[in-house]
Amino acid sequence: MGKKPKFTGLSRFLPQEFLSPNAASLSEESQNQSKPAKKRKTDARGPVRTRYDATALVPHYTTAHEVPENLQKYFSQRKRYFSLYDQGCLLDEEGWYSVTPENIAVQIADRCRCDTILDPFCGVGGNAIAFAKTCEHVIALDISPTRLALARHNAAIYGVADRIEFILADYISFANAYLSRPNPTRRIDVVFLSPPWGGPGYISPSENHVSTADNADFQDELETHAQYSLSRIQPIHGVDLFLLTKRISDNIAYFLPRNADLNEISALGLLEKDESVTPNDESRMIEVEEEWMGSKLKALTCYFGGLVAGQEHVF
Ligand code: MGP
Repeated sequence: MGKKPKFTGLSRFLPQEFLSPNAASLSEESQNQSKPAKKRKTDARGPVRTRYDATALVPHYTTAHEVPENLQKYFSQRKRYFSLYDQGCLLDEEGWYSVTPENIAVQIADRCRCDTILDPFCGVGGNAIAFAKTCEHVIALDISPTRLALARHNAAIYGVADRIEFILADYISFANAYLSRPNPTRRIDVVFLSPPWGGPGYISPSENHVSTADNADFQDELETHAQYSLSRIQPIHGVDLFLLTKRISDNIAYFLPRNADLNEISALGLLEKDESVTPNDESRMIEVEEEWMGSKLKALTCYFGGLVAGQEHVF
C-alpha cells in the first residue's frame, strides 16, 4: 500500500486528443487492434505474467486464509467473477464487491452489441472484457489508476487488452468535454452505466430512511421495503447521471441494485435530454432485466432506447 501504481500506455484524459482525427492519445491497445490476441499458456508454477502485468498493485489471493474478513464472501465467488481467476486475475477492494459476475457480463454484452461502447465506470474490467467480444470498440474509463491498471491486466489474461481503450478519467468531465465538441470523430453507440452504488451497504436503507416497523419486524422491513433510491448513486444523483449520458446516446444499459426503486426507473423513460424535443412514444419503452445467479437475484440491468427488445429501430 502507499505505492504509486506504475502503468504505461493508458490514455490520460485528454479529450481533444481522444476526439481528434489523429487521435494521438489513443492507447497502445487501440493502436495494436489489428494484432491477433496471443494465445496464453498456463504455467504450472502459477499465474502467467502478461505484458500489462499489475501484480505489484494488489495481492492475488489463492487461499481463504489470506483474505481479509470483509472480502471473504466475495473471494468464495471468485470464479463467478472471473472464470480465469486462477490465471492471475486481480481485484482491489472496490473491485471485489462491485465487479459484475462473468455470466451476467456476457449476457449484458450480448444485448449491447454495437460498434462503439463506452463503459465509464469500468472498475476491474469484468464488463469491458465481455464487451470486447461483442463490440468493435470498447472505451473503458475509470477514475482510479490502480483499478484501470487491474482492468487492463485482467483483460490481458482474457486476451482482449488490445481491443479496449483504457482511459484514466472522471466520467463527468469526460462527458462534458465530449459533448462540447461540435463534431466528435467517434460516435458512441451505447453507454453502459455501472456506477458506484455507495458501497456494499447499498442493500440497507439510507441514513434518512425512517422505519415504520417495530424492531422485531425491522429485518423483514429491510428485505421488503429498503428500496434503493437513485439519489444514492455516485458520483452524482443517478437521475442526473442518466440525463448526462442520454446526451451522448439514447442507448443506455443501466446496471442497478436489485432493490432499486422501479418507480424511479420507469420515470427515467419519460425524461428528455432536451425539453424542445417532441417525445417519441415509440422510444419510451424500458426493459428491466433481472440478473439471477442460481436462486439469487444479483442486480437489475435497465435497457433504454434501441437496446430495448422490439425497439432496435431507434438505435
Ligand atoms: P452484493 O449483494 O453486494 O453481493 O452484490 P452478493 O455476493 O450477491 O451478496 P449477498 O450477501 O447478498 O449474497 C451483488 C452484485 O451487485 C455484485 O456481484 C456486483 O455485480 C453488483 N454490485 C455490488 N455493488 C456494491 C456494486 C456497486 O457499487 N456498483 C456496481 N456497479 N455494481 C455493484
